[in-house]
Amino acid sequence: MNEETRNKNGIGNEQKKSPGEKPAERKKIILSGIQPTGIFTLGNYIGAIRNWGVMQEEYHCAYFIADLHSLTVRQEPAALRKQSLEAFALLLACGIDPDKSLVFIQSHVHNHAELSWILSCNSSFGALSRMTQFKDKAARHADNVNAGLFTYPALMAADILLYQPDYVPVGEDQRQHLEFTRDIVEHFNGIYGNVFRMPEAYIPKAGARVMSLQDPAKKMSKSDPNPNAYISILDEPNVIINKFRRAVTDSETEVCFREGKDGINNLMTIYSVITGRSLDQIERDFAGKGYGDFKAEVGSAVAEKLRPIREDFARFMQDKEWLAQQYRRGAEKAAEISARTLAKVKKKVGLLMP
Ligand code: ATP
Ligand code: LTN
Repeated sequence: MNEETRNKNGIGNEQKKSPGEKPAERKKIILSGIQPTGIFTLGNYIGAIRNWGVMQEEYHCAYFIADLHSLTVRQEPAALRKQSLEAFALLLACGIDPDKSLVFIQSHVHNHAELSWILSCNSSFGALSRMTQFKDKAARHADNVNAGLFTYPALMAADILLYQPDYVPVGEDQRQHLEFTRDIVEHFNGIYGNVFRMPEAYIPKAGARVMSLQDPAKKMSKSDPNPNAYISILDEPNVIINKFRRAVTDSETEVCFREGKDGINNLMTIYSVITGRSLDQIERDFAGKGYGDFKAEVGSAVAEKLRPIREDFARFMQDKEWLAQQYRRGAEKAAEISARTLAKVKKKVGLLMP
C-alpha cells in the first residue's frame, strides 16, 4: 500500500509527527456490517446506514457485507451471490463512497474467519446461550439450529476487533452483540495484555428500532415473510405510499406520540427522522387532521427520500465490472489492515509464527 492510499483509508494507522511536535488527535475509527439477506429496509436505513455516509466525512470508516453471517440461516446459493452484489451496490447507493471509506465483502477477507476461531475459544457457552438473537432465530429455524448460529457473536466480534474501531454504528437489536464483544475485549486483554481497543456501540436516539408496519410490536425486518410489513429501500413510490396507507395503527384519530400507541409512534418516528422535524412539531402540524392524511404524508416523504438511492442503485448495477473493481480494492486493503491485528493476536496466544 502506498503512503497516499494509506492516509485515505488509514484505519488504525498512527499519524506521523515530527520531533518535538505534540501528538495530533487521532482520527476515530468506525466499523459496521450488514447481512445480504435481502434488499435493505427502511429500518436498516434509519437505524444504521443513514449514519454511515455522514460519518465518513469525519472518521476513518470501514463497512462490509456480512455474507458469512448469512450462512447461519439456510440460503439458496445463487440468490445469496446475487444479493451480496446487490447489497454492495446498495451501500454505495446509500452514499458510502469507496474513495473515502473502506468497503468490502466479509468472505473476501479470510482473517475474519481465522480470528473468529480464536475468539470462539475465548467465548463462554453460557454467554452465547443468553443471546436473544440466537434464541429468536433458533425458534424460527428449528430445523436448522447449527453451530454457526450459536457462535455468530464470536464472528461479529472478530469483524469488529480486527479493525480496532472506536465506534460501531448499529440498530438497537445489535446492542447485546456489542456488549458480548466488549466482554471478549476485557477478558482477552486481561489475559494477554493490551491487544484490542474497546469498541463502543453508536446507536441513534431516534429510529434505533423501526417497527413492522403490520405488527408494531415486532421490529421491521428484511426477512419478514409479509412484504407489507417493511419498506424496501428499492420499493417504487406508489408501493411505499400504499404500504404506509395500510400500516396498522390504533382506533383513535389524533396524531400524537403516546405510550401504547405503537403503530402511530413508529410512523411519527420515521417521519421525524426523514424530515428532521421534532415530534412536537409533527403533532402541531397535524393537529385536527386524521391518520389518513398523516399516513399519506409519511408515504410521500419516505418515497421522495429513497428516490435518489433507487436511481443510483440501478445505475451502479449496470456496471458490474466497476462494482467488482470496488470490492476487490476494498478486500485488498481490508486484508492488509486486518492482518496486523491477527498477527498480533496469534503471537499473543502462543501460535508459532510461520
Ligand atoms: P434479517 O431480517 O436478515 O435478520 P435485518 O433486517 O434484521 O436482517 P441486519 O442485517 O441484521 O438486518 O441489520 C443491519 C443493520 O440494521 C444493523 O445495524 C441492525 O441493528 C439495523 N437494523 C435492522 N433492523 C432494524 C430496525 N427495524 N430498526 C432499526 N435498525 C435496524
Ligand atoms: N450481526 C449484524 C451484522 C454484523 C455486524 C458486524 C454489525 C456482522 N458483523 C460487525 C456491526 C459490526 C446484524 O445482523 N445486523
